[in-house]
Amino acid sequence: MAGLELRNPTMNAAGVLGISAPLLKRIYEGGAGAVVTKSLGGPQRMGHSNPTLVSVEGGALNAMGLPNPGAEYFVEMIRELKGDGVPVVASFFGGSIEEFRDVALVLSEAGVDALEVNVSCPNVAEEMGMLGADPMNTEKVTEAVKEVAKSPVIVKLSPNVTDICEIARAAERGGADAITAVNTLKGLAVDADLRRPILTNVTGGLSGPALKPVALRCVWEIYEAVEIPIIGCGGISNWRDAVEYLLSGATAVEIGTAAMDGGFDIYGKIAEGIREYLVENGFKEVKDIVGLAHGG
Ligand code: RRO
Repeated sequence: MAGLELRNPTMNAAGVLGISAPLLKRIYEGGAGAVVTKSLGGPQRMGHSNPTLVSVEGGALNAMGLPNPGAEYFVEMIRELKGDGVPVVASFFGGSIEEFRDVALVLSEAGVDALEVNVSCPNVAEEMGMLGADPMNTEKVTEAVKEVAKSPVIVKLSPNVTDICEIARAAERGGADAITAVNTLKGLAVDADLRRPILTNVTGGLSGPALKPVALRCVWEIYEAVEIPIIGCGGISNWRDAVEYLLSGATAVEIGTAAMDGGFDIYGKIAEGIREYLVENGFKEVKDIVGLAHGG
């Protein structure tokens, strides 16, 4: 996919379990085709104060606030993972277009297999997180990252926009090699006893099964709007969910919230489920079913 060769089409979603080399290695040992880091920025960030995560109907609401140790700190971890033969996708962000470029350079030189540009975090000021709400900014960020990238550039989009196809086309114009669809959906949880929002940040990003129909619709629409491959992300808990994404137009999938219950093995189980589905239905490889639900 987009120049990336994966043993199977599963990865962890950025932010879930991706905070250290040993955890990322366990995701790979659990069967993932590649691993994705927590979004990394230039300087280290503490993120928001707790509570930053709450269970809600059909999933979870988080407002971590981009906590991370900084891209430079992660360079050694990336080298360690690469030394162990683990394909690494680095998720990252910047406070400006220049910072996106600078961080991309650091991670690229560390030897990552792909860069996932996070222009879609719903939990921080717009210029830090939701640059991807605007097509022009999306195109400029993508172009800036492509200038320095030595590996494929994947742009992760937000469902919190009126027309996700417009943003996907902007990423494609900027030179993106692939798109991840989608980041979390902005939501709110209120405590009836305390009579106040549960998260310190007030709002958070919804992930898990409740997000799936929205994310699947985004993949469907983007597939019809651009030529570049799509990584589907949102509420995938089992192989059937993953196959639905492939049929809707995704070439690979990211699994996050379900790993909180399902553990590290979930990646291998889903990859094996996809393989069995292909064999039982007479297909040779994943690409045979990508977008098949769109018909001829
Ligand atoms: O750290 C977060 O609050 C966060 C990020 Br960077 C993101 O991209 N998506 C999300 O739901 N949370």
